[in-house]
Amino acid sequence: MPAFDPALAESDPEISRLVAEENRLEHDKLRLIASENYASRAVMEATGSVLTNKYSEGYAHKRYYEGQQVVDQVEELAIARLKQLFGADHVNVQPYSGSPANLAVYLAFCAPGDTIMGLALPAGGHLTHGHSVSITGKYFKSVQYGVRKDDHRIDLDEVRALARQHRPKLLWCGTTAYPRTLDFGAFRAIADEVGAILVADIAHISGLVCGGAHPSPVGIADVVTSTTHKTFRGPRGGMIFCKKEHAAAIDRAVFPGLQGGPHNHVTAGIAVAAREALAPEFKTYAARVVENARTLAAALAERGFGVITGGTDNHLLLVDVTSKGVTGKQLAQALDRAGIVLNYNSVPFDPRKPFDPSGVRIGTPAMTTRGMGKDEMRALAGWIDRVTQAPGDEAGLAKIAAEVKDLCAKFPAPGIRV
Ligand code: DSN
Repeated sequence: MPAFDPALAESDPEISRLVAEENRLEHDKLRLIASENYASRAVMEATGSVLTNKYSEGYAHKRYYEGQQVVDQVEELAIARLKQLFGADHVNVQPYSGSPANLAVYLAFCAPGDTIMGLALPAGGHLTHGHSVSITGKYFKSVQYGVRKDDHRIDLDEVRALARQHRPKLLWCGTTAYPRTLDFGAFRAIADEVGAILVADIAHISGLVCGGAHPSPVGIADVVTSTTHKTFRGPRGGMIFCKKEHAAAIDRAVFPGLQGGPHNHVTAGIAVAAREALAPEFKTYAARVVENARTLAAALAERGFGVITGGTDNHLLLVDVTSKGVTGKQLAQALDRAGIVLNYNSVPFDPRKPFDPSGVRIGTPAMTTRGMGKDEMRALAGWIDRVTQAPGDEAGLAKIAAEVKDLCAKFPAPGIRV
């Protein structure tokens, strides 16, 4: 007799209903969280496959468990495609996400108490680049660099001066809320001067990098880490690229240093996403993400919004809304009620607290995946302006939400069923 194996709707109506609700939200709203995207149906099928059932500690052909006939091929395919896409010597696809990928780098090169350097979180850096509340700020001596006061761009003179003074073991370059191109060559020169390992965290921009819309750090940095679900459009996961000489240290740090069995269903999803990113259309996508962000930045600046650095080179913009008489949180919450989803965000040198800061962060990867372009960015700027002028006008917000829904209906989202 076959095992009782009901579908989700039958087995768990509550979760089934919530999944359907999320599906509806992701269809009807404009999703502008810079780190989010739509994974394709193919990516989700692979990620929701039977590969979730399999344990496979180790690496292809060197596993601790038997029955790896399929898993080895899946992992090797993912690695081969990513090598082709990014031109890397070595790739590890096992990190569970971006933070574990970064922790593996610490484990590979540092001992507790060593000095490390990264961009401060309030200036657009990531928690795991040495922020005080993160394990990376607690277990290591963290030196944080920032952006310049006048133009809010990374201050390479400060990076160099701090690096000379503190001689860090690791130098991070990577951002989560920074709208400008990173000069990986300049970071390389600083790392060489002080004998640091240079690590580029391209979690936000890996899709732009492999799509040719942002310079690549591969071959410049010693190690490159990334998530797989942002501009790269894969499942939620992590990956590490490195030079040949660091391959063994990185692999040992991921397993057995930090993790047990890899999430093989996610590895399969990453392989599918890499195949999608190898298609010529992905280059067009990456270019349009940036073009859309630039159009949106210009449209908001025309309407008097404080666009940090005056524009963007990548997939996101950071906007100071103080001059509009709202806080970032008030605006983000009102926008959500108007069908426009983004996150409130500190701006550089923000006088307000992170839980109710002066700005919002806006990203174009998901809207661009739906095929939206310049006209939709201008419409979006108009909606953001209307919400900013009357964040408490619930009838006005509901009217905008209906207009947003009409627009979304014209741009089907990959992976979403309606
Ligand atoms: N949570 C991600 C972001 O939104 O940028 C970074 O980890």
